Amino acid sequence: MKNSTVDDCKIIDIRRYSDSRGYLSVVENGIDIPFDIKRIYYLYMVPEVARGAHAHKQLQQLLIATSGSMDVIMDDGQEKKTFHLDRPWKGLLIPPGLWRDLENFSGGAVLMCLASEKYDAEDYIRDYDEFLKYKGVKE
Ligand code: T46
Repeated sequence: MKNSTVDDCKIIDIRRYSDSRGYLSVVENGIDIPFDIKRIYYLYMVPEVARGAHAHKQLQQLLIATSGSMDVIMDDGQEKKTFHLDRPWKGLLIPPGLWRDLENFSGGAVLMCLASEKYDAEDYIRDYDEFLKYKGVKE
């Protein structure tokens, strides 16, 4: 989606059930998320470095800080928006066509990604100039 903007990113509430034993959260295809989940991966034991620095052409994602916190900086080539993830019952829905940087992981943080597609290295744009051209912001 070449014309997606940072305003198309959304924080959603993830269904949760609580009782005296604690909390359970659930994400189910067709109910809680606007795409079918084909892959799950998670980032953990992240030192004080930045990750990300790429865009996806087709991939839709739901990012959840299942533990700890981090910043996800979304960028559409014209505007940037920072999302601070720090609750396991909040998720950041990301449409295709946006650059993201991942920063400020707290100690013990785990960032889980529910993804709409299987892994495809060709789906990544890892060069920022190329991304700006893809978005039509730069010739
Ligand atoms: C994203 C952020 C949040 C695989 O072989 N299969 C996979 O499914 C994934 C996701 C990665 N890899 C390999 C490719 C690289 O050799 O794992 C290595 C690290 O991946 P990458 O440098 O892309 O990691 P991040 O943290 O920059 O980005 C990842 C995801 O790739 C990306 O989709 O949105 O997490």
